Amino acid sequence: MAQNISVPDIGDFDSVEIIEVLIKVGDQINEHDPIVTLESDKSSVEVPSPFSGTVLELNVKVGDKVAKGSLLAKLDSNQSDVNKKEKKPNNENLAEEKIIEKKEIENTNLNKIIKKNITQSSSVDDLDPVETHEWIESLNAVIENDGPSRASYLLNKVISKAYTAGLVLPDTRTTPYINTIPTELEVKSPGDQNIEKKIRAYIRWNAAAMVVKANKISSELGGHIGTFASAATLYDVGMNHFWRAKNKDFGGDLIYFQGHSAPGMYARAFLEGRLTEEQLNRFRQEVNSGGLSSYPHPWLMPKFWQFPTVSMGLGPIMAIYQARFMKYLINRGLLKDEGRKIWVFIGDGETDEPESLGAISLAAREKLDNLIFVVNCNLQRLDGPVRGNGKIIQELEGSFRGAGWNVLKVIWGSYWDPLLKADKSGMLMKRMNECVDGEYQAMKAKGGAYVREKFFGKYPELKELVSSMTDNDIWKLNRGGHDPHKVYAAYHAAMQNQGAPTVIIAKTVKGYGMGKSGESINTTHQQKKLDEQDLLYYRDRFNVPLTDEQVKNIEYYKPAENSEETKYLKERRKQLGGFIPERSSLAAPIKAPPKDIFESFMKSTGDKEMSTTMALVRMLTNLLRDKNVAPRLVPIIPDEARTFGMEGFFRKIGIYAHEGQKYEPEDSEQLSSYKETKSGQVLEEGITEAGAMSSWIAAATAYTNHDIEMIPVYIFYSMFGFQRIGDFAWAAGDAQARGFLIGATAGRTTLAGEGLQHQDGHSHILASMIPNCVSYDPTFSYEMAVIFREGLRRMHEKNENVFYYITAMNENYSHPEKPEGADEGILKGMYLFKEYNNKGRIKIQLMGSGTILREAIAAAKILSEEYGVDSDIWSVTSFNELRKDGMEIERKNLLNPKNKKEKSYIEKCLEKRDGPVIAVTDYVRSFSDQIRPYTDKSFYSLGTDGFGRSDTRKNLRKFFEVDKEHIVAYTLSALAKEQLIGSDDAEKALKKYKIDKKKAFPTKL
Ligand SMILES: Cc1ncc(C[n+]2csc(CCOP(=O)(O)OP(=O)(O)O)c2C)c(N)n1
Ligand SMILES: [Mg+2]
Repeated sequence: MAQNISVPDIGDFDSVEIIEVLIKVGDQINEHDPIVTLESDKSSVEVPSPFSGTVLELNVKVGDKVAKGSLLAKLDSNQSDVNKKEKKPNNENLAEEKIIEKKEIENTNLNKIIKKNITQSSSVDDLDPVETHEWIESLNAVIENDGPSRASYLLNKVISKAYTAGLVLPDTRTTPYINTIPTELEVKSPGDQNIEKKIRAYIRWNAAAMVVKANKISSELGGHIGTFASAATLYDVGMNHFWRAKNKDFGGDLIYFQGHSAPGMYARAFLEGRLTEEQLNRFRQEVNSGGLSSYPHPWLMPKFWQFPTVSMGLGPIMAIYQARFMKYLINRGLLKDEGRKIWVFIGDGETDEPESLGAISLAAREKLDNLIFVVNCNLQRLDGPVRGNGKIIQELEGSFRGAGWNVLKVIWGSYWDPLLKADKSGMLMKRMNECVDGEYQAMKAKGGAYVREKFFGKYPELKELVSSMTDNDIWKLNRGGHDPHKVYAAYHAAMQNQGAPTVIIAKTVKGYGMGKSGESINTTHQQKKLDEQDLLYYRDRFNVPLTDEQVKNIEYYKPAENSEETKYLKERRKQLGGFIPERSSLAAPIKAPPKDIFESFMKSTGDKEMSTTMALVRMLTNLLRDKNVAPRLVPIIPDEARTFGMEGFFRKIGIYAHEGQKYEPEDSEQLSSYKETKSGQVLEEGITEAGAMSSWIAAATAYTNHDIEMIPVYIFYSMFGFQRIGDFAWAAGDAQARGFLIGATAGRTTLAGEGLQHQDGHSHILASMIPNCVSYDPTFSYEMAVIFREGLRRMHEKNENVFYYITAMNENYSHPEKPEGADEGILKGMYLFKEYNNKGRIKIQLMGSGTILREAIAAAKILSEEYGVDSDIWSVTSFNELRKDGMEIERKNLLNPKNKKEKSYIEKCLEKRDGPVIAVTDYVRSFSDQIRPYTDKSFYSLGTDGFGRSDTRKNLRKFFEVDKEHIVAYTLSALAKEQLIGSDDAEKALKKYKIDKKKAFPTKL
């Protein structure tokens, strides 16, 4: 049966052009196959076929203008009621959703584990303690007889009733200051505690020794002892029992180690036989190979570290998006769901960073039950207490619970259990609740007698409670984060949790075991030198089997290969699949697409105008037709798809949404309707550049973390790029990310009408600071195409560890054909675009990039036709790449004074050409100035130094003096200065173009 295919609703446009026809008569096509590509002045979008069939008739050709309802083609098809099918709301996920919700409630109940012995605390606020007791007894009875689920249900009912009765309910963000998991519900560790204790002691010792040794070599070397000392148990329990390594059968858990706890990881790797004593001796001495990097830096230890975490705050947010990206890969069918987990270690002080907590609501919204945070609450940062006047654990509990996380507090160690059990009056819990962190810290610095007096001494009941304990017994009352049993129970519960991320908030002591030299004192963080007495104390405290002499020599301790400790340690890791951390990649390269995918961009667009952003989006659309590249593309957009003309992607490849789409979108009738789907490809991040960049990093390192090469393309306002997320970009370089960053709406004068905080005139300078970032500022669509294809080839086919930053603009203009043989120059950074040789009298070398190259081209014409000044016009696609080449060649020449001077690429381009260089860009002058040292020609740069402001492009270019008129006038002036022409022409031009000599320099305006 013949069916018509017409243009669907295309939104705001009356008439759009057909730029591609993708079918021909006789073709057999499938539902959703693209029929034609339409292009408005802002974006291009494919029209998919609403059904399958054979093409009977084609009713349009390239260049036709069409509108909603225009007939495109006729198909011989069996399907009839197409629209009905298209419009059907996507309710497939609703049922699944209900099941998940139900499960979640059950899990929450399990994990919150309602206390069996809810004790009644006597309080002055309690008007009727007997009544209170009755209520609590009733609750206990329900828990015992009907289970926690029923008790939760009743409580929720009572609370709802209270709300409707207008009661002001107490703040329930936090729970009492005790462990979340009651002692009787703790799952016991199967490990041999005696051996684990010994292993932990050796690791502690070696970690501290490594830092002390390095500082004996030079106090410049730095390092930290106190942090790992506080976290050793938290790491050890994970290493011995939970963290599964990557191997041929399993993808591996991903662990984000707290940056400055690195010595602890090295110390363990030493016991495991992965690092040698020689390497430990070279901690923080990295210049000559064989040293160990100060912190987790994959760039410096590419087979060991996976995640750069020492710039605080980046680790937590990157890990959240890593967990989300893992689910994305699973939901898109690219990765097996093996129940892998992502563990993130962060300091309590680190939670001050907005990045640390900034994305926790996303983690809960996305139900990231593959994510486990461990916050090491040693109550101290660098200078002093994290929350001296409050309680960081309670504050964090409130934040994470409020965001929807499963919160497990590990506050008190097992020695407290009998005391808490004996606390019938509830006074101990009351004291625990009221005591602030400043006091808790002081107690661990000052010893058992102090704790007796200050903590227990406040209430007679508590004094009595500990009356039979010695000061030493009191001192031994341990914190949860140092108790392997409590930590094991929490990790075990975290592994079981479903439907939400888990945070384990563990209380520890900073500098644990360091005694007077650093335990719980404000200067602990900086402590990297221990004297002999300190070292002997540390050895005794943990029973490390070293003689005094060995301690004085700061020897490491490594048990024999056949010792029970070494055998145990290795056996544990064997059971867990191998060693951690370890970085590797088994990802297969992606074959770069054939050249013809880019062919259309090499031709002139004739009169047709478009922006480089449009060209790029069209390129991506084409790439989605390449079977190798298409599934691996990850378009990442921070709520700006419409700004960049990318809304066509919504329907075409879908927006990733783990719950699918539970609503019929308002624009469901339209071609570019908002389509969320579980297998969606676009990451629509919302307004979070930090989040979007974290997603990009996750995708850009999937080749190592998931053994699958992905091609992330993150497109953003260039002004909200490097200067906003610069630290992430630096970390991306460290992590050896591969992918594209697209700085759109780029150029200080090209993004008109937005103003000072939007207009980017320096992102390329920032990009140039990252050694493995390759950056370009192309003008024409063929340049964009050549660069993009080479990026695909270098990064994803050849697996070079670089990433690309390309600026794209929103100015529409026509694009010429690619000049013969320009490819090499485009990639190296400059090529000859055009020559004016009309009169041959005087010549200049005119350089430009981005949209401003077009001003230079226009100026060249005026100079030649009106002033007899000819030019060679260079399109400089990358001043940054030219500078890299220039620096390297210059260094080579300096190192080889006897050899013939080698020429930089710039010199080779310019050696046979006359006249001074005039370079002009839409960026600050220092952008083009970068190449000044690498040519002996006079060099004049024009640029957009200063704050931007909103106006028309024309006015802005005049203001920043980068329009064709200024280029002409300044060129003539430069030539006069060089005594190549008289000064009259220059003066006349300045007058002619009404250039105000009194106007202040733009940086002062
Ligand atoms: C972004 C950033 N700012 C500052 C630092 C310097 N710094 C390193 S550790 C530290 C204190 C860390 O305190 P906390 O997070 O509580 O960790 P702890 O050592 O107590 O476990 C600071 C300020 C850094 N590494 N990164
Ligand atoms: Mg801390």
